[in-house]
Amino acid sequence: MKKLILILLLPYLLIAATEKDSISNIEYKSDEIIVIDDDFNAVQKNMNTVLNSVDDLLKYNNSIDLITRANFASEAIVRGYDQNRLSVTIDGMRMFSACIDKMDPITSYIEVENLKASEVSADKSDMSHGISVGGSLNFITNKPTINNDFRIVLDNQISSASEYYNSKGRVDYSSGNFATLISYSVKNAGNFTAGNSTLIGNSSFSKENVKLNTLYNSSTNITHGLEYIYDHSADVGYPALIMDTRSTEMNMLSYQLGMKNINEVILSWDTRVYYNRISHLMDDYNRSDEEIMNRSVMPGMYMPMDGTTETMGFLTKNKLLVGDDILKFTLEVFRMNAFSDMKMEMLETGREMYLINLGDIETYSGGIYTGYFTQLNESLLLKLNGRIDYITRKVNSEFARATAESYWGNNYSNNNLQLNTSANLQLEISESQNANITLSRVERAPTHLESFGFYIYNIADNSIYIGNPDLNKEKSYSVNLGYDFHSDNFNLKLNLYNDYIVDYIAGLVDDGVEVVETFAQSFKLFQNIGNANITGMEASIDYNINSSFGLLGKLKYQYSQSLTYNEALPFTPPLSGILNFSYTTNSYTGVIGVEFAAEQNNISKYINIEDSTPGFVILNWRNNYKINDTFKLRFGIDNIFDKYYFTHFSINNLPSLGRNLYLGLVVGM
Ligand SMILES: [Cu+2]
Repeated sequence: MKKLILILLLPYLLIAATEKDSISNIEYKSDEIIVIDDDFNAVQKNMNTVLNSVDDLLKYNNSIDLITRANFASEAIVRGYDQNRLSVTIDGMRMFSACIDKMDPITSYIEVENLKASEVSADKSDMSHGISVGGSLNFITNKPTINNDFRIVLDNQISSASEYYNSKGRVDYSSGNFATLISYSVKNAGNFTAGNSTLIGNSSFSKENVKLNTLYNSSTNITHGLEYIYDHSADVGYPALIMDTRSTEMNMLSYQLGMKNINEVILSWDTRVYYNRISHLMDDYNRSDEEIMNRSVMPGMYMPMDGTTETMGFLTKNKLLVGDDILKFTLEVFRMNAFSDMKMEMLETGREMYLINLGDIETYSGGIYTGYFTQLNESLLLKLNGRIDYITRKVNSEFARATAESYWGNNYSNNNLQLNTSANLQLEISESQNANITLSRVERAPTHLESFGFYIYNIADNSIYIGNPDLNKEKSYSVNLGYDFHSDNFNLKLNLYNDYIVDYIAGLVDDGVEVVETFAQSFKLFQNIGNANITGMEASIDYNINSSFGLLGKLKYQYSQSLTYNEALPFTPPLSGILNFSYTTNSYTGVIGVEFAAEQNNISKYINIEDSTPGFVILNWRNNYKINDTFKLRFGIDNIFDKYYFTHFSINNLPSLGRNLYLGLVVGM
């Protein structure tokens, strides 16, 4: 039966269960890992099975907030850093969003039934899955296990606030040296109702996801894995944007060769080749003539837009035992192509124009990572990380080059070398206390959009963005201090951090563009806008009061400032947190949860145009009841008091769901 378990301070055990390590597990404690579907004996067992989605799960990571643009897959941001400033991977594999309006964040391609764990390296103490100024976010998906078993789990759920229906399931089959796992998810939602019974039009969606995995053990320590993921979403309404997703299709295929305990030195060696392709189509055909004629941007025309990305890559990671120390080594190469274009169809004259937004931008990237972990003495562990990536980009489309010539001249390619280092020192103060410090210097090359995007509209500041091939890399110098206290039934975790960012990249109004006076948008060119500083704290407690009652609390705060413009950076998290009180018996788990955020007045006015957001408190009640070994019920009410609210990360202040009753039945055979 599927279990959702939230674990803080989790050692790496379940991912590297069969590997022998000479170094104790404290090496991994600085990263917050959330694990699902595992019987690990966590302090916080009470949370199992009351989470309904990947968004739900991500919310429980104290470094993560979610940007919402619709009642559909949110974009995970880590400590206020969006996807441009994070290395987001699935099992270490790269994937790039196809929509230039950010309708398809990478998290939209993952379903909760496919997820085994999410690894966040906000302190940048792990660079094995790439690194950016905001750290990295890697999703580990479920794999089949060789256990000579056959199991089917079907899970159906309905929810009231959006007339949402979700059917999902998985089949596990294993025989001899062979195992397979098939999972699917189908989702359908109508228009949703926000708080105070406010119906939000044009907010429905549908989505399907299928994942096939096979595993073959050719010997005791060699495995071959083949994985295929298909994801399709259609007619996703974006009330906060001017367009809607008509259809998005993602195909991903990978082959993995895994070797463990090859000899005394090589503990593990994983190699992967992969390919993925996303094609995204959005349009405004569903919008009323009145809306099209009167909107502030490009009135009087439909603007269907296509976007595709195609990525193929090779990744090999190994872990070596050198004396008593551990050496990790990763080599990664990938190629990515991004294309996006749009038509402009005049409603009145039927005339058509055409524009390329991403002109088949081809990226080649190669990287080498080395991590060295050494136990200095009984209580001190040192992790040293180094990573070098070389990234080269060019615009292939002649049409796109010609269109952008007045901006870029003959400058259609750029190359960047990224040098990243971090050092992490972990101190075991006593049996129950640990402290750690991480220092890092991380840089990122501009994204393909920042370099070569052309006429990309951002509704948040009503501006049209143009890429800049000559951007400098963005650099960050960070310090992260961590402390944790753990006893049999109580965990406390604290993080304090400061990031000093040099050459922060953002769009600034381009004085060089002559704009027709009636044109309501400003044109912004991506530029290095000077330095910025971010300071923040995260605290969490996890307290099992007794065998029945538990308490989970999380609190975070951040202060950010652009030193050039003396204002906050966009999407700065306000003081916010959760407080969950749980009751559990053998067959029942109930959780009363409070989610809250303070008002946010520390906003960006120049870099982006944000408004102050009011604070909110909402109350949720979630339950899981095990009827017998075959049947399980999941039910509850989110936002019990039907509060009308939106977060600071909601585009155009799109409200969140109002009171939402849900009921799910899980059948496991
Ligand atoms: Cu889109």
